[in-house]
Order: sequence, then structure tokens, then C-alpha cells
Amino acid sequence: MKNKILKVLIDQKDGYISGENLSQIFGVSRTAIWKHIQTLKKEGYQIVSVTNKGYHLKRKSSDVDQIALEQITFNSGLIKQVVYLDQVDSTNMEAKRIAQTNQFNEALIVAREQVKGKGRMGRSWFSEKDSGIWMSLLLKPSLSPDMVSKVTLVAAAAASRAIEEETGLVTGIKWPNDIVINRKKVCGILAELSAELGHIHYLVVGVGINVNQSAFEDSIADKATSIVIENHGKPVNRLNIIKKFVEIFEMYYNQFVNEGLYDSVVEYNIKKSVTIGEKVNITTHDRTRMAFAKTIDEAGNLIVTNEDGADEAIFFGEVSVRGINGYV
Ligand code: BTX
Repeated sequence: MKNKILKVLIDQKDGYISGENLSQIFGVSRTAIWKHIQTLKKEGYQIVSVTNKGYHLKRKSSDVDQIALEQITFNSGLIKQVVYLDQVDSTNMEAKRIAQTNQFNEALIVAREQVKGKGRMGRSWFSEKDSGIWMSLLLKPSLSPDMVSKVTLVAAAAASRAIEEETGLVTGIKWPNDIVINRKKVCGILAELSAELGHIHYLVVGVGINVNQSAFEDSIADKATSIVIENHGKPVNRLNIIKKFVEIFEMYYNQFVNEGLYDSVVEYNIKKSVTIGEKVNITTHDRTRMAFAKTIDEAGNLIVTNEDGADEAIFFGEVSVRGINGYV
């Protein structure tokens, strides 16, 4: 009901509608309407009530909210459902909960805040309220499970392009799942899969983009950055970044899933790579060894030259790749 009230508020030509009118439209008491309005306010909607006029929604075209997200995905052939949340443990976990329902649709889940944001291998991802874009795509691709890690590079290309096209900043891609600006992490990607016997139940692609932070926790201060820091305080339109990300992701994803075309994703990842040409530490389980990152092959694997001179393909999911002198 609250989203229906929201739609009515948006549709008001003169901007106002009384509690009385709303209670008639929805056949509930004015108190019930008031309660829904309070919930919407808590979610961040700026709703004012003016005597003799009624409720009014103050809105900017750059605001990220349920309606705006529905509008930007309206023409998407991929996203069938949008879920916008005030607070969540993790948008990836929310996506998995949706996937437990029998007939789930492909969805875009966006939250203002994550209290248990997840990184890879059990690590956590700081996701304070309104400081970034915390989102997940819930997908059900008809791919074999082993092809799915490639979708991480699809998301990396889409996130890098979306940030660049919207902000004019230059990004790099730290294979396979981080976007960096000036060698610091501005975005991380976490793809998670549920599959059995060669059949994919669902794929969740989580993307976290730091946008508005002016500083970071001590533990990540030396390796994290935000778009606002890199853009010297210039405000950023988060909605446009989400829109561009979804459009570009969908374009690459359709090429890959429907036509088996992956070349342009690999080409972009090679062009933007901050890993290729560097000495890297490769950590598998407990063992760390040094190698030289040579290129990315047509399947999206990192090709490294080991100290004995032999080339090896590193598959993602099983390793953590670090620059030898720091994070990149
Ligand atoms: P990762 O394992 O490569 O990176 C996690 C590491 O990055 C942490 O251990 C920490 O050192 C550092 N870190 C934590 N928070 C931040 C931050 N905000 N900015 C920069 N560095 C940070 C990367 O994993 C994958 C992250 C995906 C996050 C998205 S947000 C939406 C979706 N939901 C969810 O729970 N995760 C994904």
C-alpha cells in the first residue's frame, strides 16, 4: 500500500493531496494513511504536510527511490522487478531470499544501507547509509555453472564504463572484481551462484560503488576511495550511474548469454586492467606465491608467468591477486 500511496503523491499535478482523499482512494482510515506516510519518510522520502492542502512529496530527478528505479529499468528486457530497501543485511542475501520463492523474477535490489555487506571469501564490505550504491542483480541465466564466473567480468566492464561515462573519471580494473581510481578501490563485485548438477538455480551479481564518502575507516583508508573524493567534492548523480550500469550490463550480458559473444568484455577488461604488466602475489588457500600478470585470455582467466617461466591460467573464485607493493 505504501508504494501505491507514493505513486499517487508523485502523480499529483499541483503537488498536494489531502489525507482525506488518500483515505477515500484506498478505503482505509486517515490514521492508516498517516502511518504509511511515516514509513515512507523513514525510508528517506521527503513528504511534508501543509494545513488545508495535504501531503506533498519533495523530489529531485536524481533521487534514488523505488519509483525512480522502476522508471530507469522500465525499458529493460532483463529486470522484471525492483526492490528498494531502506536497510538490509546485504543486497546479495536479499536477492537469495527472493530466489527461494518459487517463481522468482530477475530483479534489481538496491539498498540505502547494508549492515552486513559482504565481500569475497567471508570478508565484509562497508556500506553506510546513502554513501554509495549498494545493489544486486538476481539473474537466472541458461549457462553452465562454470561459465558464470565470466559474468563477474561483464559486471566489471559495466561498472567501470558507468562510472567513467557519468563522472568523467578514469577507472582501472583490478582483475577480476574491483574497479579502482588512482590505484584505490572505488567498487567491488561479488557474484554468487546456486547450482546443482549442471543446472543454475540463480546467479546474484552484487556491486558496491563508493560515492559520497569523504573518508574511510582506518582499516581500509589506504586502499579505498570514493567518486566524490576523486572528483574533488563534485556531487554525483547515483541514479544515472545505476541506469548506465544496468544498460551496459544488459548489453554485454545478452551478447554473452544469448549469442556466446564475450570478446568485447575481455577486450575492455584488458584495456582497463591495472593487473596486467605487474608483479602479483597469488594467494590460493594458505599459500602465496609471486608471478607476473601477462594478459587475460578469451575465457576471462588471468594468464600469469610463474617464477619458473611457465605460463598458467588463474581461474577466478579460487585466488586473491595483489600487487606486490600494495593493494593493486
Ligand atoms: P573483496 O573481498 O574483494 O573486498 C573486501 C575487502 O575490501 C574488505 O576486506 C576490506 O579490506 C575492503 N573494503 C571493505 N569495504 C570497502 C569499501 N566500501 N570500499 C573499498 N574497500 C572496502 C569485494 O570483495 C566485493 C564487494 C561487493 C559489495 C557489494 S555491495 C552490494 C552487494 N551486497 C553485498 O553484500 N555485497 C555486494
